[in-house]
Amino acid sequence: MEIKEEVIKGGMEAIRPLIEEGLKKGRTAEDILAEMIEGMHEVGELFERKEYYVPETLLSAHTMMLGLEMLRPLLSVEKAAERGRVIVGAVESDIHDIGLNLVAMFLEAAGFEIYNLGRDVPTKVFLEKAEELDPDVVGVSAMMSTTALKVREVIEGFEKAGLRDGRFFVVGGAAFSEELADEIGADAYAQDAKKAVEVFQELMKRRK
Ligand code: B12
Repeated sequence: MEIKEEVIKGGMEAIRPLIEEGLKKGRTAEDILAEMIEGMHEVGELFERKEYYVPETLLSAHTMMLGLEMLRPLLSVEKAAERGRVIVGAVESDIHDIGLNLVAMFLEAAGFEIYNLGRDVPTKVFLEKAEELDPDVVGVSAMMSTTALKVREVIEGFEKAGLRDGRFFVVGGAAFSEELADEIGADAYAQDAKKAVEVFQELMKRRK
């Protein structure tokens, strides 16, 4: 559980050697990732209890990102039948991207072709990328109550530009619920990265 502890402590220097050591000892990338996610969830609880403030949380976030980057190439890519092209991004004004990156990594490992636009993505950029890439699914992340409502603007932007038909919108992030996702006109919601893979695969089946 040392890796989890380092995520909680924000041990940016310790995380890499610990992951290397774990891998050398035969642990899988998936197993290490699960431990890191557990750590990040604990950080969330500390933040909510006001035991952690932005600086501590940010250190944990950076530590988490370093770990994610190391593990990303090691996640085994499935040869899934229902693959599709996906763009994902966090809505404008939302700079939370850990969950988004996890979702992107899980989808990539499940065989999807992923374009991760990152955080704080204006509607205009979602639209430009959709025009360029013609994705089957657009995944939008929003972690705050304020930014969750902005996802509606993204979907409306697609409608106005004539880009909504023929593709699915999946939303996620701490601010979302199934109901809210429905209300803003999304096609689906997923509460975590694992569920996201199932939801995206289901949608691709529906396309056929
Ligand atoms: C880390 C963190 C930060 C970091 C972000 C670093 C980064 N690079 O991401 C920092 C310190 C920068 C930060 C800043 C702020 N934060 Co903050 N933050 C968090 C915290 C503690 C953890 C988020 C996290 O990484 N969780 C771990 C990951 C693994 O889980 P996850 O993000 O939920 O993602 C999973 C699912 O949601 C889902 N998912 C996510 N995205 C998507 C997308 C799709 C398409 C799908 C299908 C699924 C999906 O799958 C993911 C993987 O399993 C949360 C608390 C919480 N409970 O979420 C607050 C929280 C989100 N933050 C909050 C706030 C208020 C802020 C600030 C305004 C604080 C401030 N006073 O400055 C700023 C806002 C900055 C901005 N403009 O965006 C609030 C939002 C409250 C609200 N309801 O509006 C929260 C909920 C904390 C709280 N309870 O008050 N924060």
